[in-house]
Amino acid sequence: MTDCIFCKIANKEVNARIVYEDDRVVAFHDLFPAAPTHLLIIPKQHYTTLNDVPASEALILGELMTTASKLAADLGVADDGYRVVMNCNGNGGQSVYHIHLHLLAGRKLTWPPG
Ligand code: DGP
Repeated sequence: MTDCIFCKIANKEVNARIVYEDDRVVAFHDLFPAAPTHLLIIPKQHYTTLNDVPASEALILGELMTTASKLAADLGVADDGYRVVMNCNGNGGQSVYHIHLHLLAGRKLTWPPG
């Protein structure tokens, strides 16, 4: 999608601190970190919200999750613990409309989230 900031990051048209990439997924540091470790893991394919991922393409959602657990292990935060979150639409707190999994770690995270 031409006007999507995360598509631009995936296409290298906009800079980001990319920590992982394969043919379907990119992970990079969040510009406004909410924890000592705060990565965003996105599909290269544009999906506006979680509601827009058809069941036939659900594999990509698993790939986002397994990328998160791999990165958590690589960063050494897997045993202490971490959180993965995908916000959906306005009440869910989504502000960038290209699906992304937040990986948060490095501090004690509270529950429930605000
Ligand atoms: P959400 O509110 O769930 O849609 O999360 C969007 C996140 O994206 C938010 O934590 C800030 C981050 N973000 C927004 N614009 C940029 C950007 O241009 N670069 C990077 N690295 N992160 C961004």
